[in-house]
Amino acid sequence: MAEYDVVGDLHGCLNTLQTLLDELGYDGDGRHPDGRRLAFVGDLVNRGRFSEETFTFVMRLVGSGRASTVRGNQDVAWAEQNPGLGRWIASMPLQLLLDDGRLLVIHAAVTAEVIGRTDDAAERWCLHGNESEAGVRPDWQATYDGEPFAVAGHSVVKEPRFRDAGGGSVIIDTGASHGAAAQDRFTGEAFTGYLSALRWPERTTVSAKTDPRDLAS
Ligand SMILES: [Mn+2]
Repeated sequence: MAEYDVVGDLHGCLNTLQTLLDELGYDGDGRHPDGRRLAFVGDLVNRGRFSEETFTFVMRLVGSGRASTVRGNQDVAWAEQNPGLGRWIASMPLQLLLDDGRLLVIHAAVTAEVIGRTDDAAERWCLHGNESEAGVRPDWQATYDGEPFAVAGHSVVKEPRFRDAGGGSVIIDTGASHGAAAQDRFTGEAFTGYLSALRWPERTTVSAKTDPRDLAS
């Protein structure tokens, strides 16, 4: 069984990421003494202050083979402003199936039907959570019927939101880039943002308070 730490939406919060990696036991090059590996749910950029630096840092870890990341909608939007990054974004998959198929990483949401697919429907689920034009985002966790345990970001939650449907799932975007102005998408509750990671196979989470230097002024 492989062991992973899956990190939530970074949105340019590089200092916060470094605090979290330290907490998780990684060195500055993404090495862990127990051989654990990093994965990211995407949305590496936008909102926080250090998009470029965060993107470069994660891509360096990916290039070294010590981490992997899926693509988020904000990564795609950012590449449109920075055409030189297109090939990097294209190299980020929509889905990562880890630990012999037991753990599925996506950015926004998933349903069993689109697992392993890269077509438009899969992209709509994985990047945008199948959000309607009116901005309505289904509660995908309630109807998740896939076998792997699924971990996603994209929807800001006050606490990592575990659900049991299907093989189980968790949303781990705890609003790092929103700082004190974070608001839970499901309950509307306001809270102070932080960055979270899922530890796998433990199914526990570790978090770091947002570093104020990461917040856009
Ligand atoms: Mn997103």
